[in-house]
Amino acid sequence: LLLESDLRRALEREEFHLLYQPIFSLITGQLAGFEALLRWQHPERGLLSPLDFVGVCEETGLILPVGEWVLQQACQQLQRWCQLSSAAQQLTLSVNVSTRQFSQTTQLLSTIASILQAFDLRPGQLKLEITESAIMDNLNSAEQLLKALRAYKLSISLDDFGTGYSSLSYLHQFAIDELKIDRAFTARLDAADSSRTIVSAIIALAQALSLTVVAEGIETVSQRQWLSANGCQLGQGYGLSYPLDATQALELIQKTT
Ligand code: G
Ligand code: G
Ligand code: MN
Ligand code: NA
Repeated sequence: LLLESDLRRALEREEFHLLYQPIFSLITGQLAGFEALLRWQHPERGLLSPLDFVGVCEETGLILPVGEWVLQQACQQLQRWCQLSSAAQQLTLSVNVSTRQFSQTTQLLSTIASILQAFDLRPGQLKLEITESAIMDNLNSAEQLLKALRAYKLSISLDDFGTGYSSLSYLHQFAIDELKIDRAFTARLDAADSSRTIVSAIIALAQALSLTVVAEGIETVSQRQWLSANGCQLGQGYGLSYPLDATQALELIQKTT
């Protein structure tokens, strides 16, 4: 069992780090940005994924300092890349935001505003990834929360799209900029007609609502080719690139742009 004290210590002792998974244009093949992915190098348990500890963080409220650390770390990194390569200015950085962080939008906005200012970044360089359940858990306030983020010119990306128990009606009601097709659909593209039908429908929906669409979990050439031929603009997955450390990410920025 992971204890709250473990997590507090982890922040103090800098046991967290970020990896950066590239996101590419499926049209041009160019690097479009990165998704920051949190990792915890636990002294006894080894490398932990957010799946192992984000739940405890949510319950204890520690997600707020941890989430703030992620935002500040990711933005500091983007600034370094921008200083070392002018090409990095065109890239976006996607950061996952948990349900509880999302529900405290005023605090989230002031945190983000001061971080962007500290690292001399534009709001348009940052995308916030939220899940359908973050919206559903904050249904009464979600419209206002998303409007506030939109007014500040942050992009909102709906993560794991298609897996939640949500209604499609919120897509036009709420200020969302991007849909991320869950990797469960991508994984079945090669095998199942039904998955191709669903993904085609998501892409058509995104186009009709002028949303960007990203496919997650692309592992094979045929998945990439099918998605690109069917109008999916952006892609991410082990078949394009594994998550990279900051140095490897810089090498990619310098090589491909
Ligand atoms: O990177 P990995 O496959 O282990 O991610 C597992 C889950 O953790 C994914 O759902 C991902 O969105 C989430 N995740 C990754 N980084 C962060 C983070 O910084 N904050 C939050 N809240 N979730 C994250
Ligand atoms: O829930 P979310 O989409 O944010 O999950 C992101 C996680 O998915 C990352 O932690 C990353 O490790 C994982 N991931 C990224 N690309 C692939 C892939 O191609 N296949 C699988 N199985 N997982 C992936
Ligand atoms: Mn994500
Ligand atoms: Na995600």
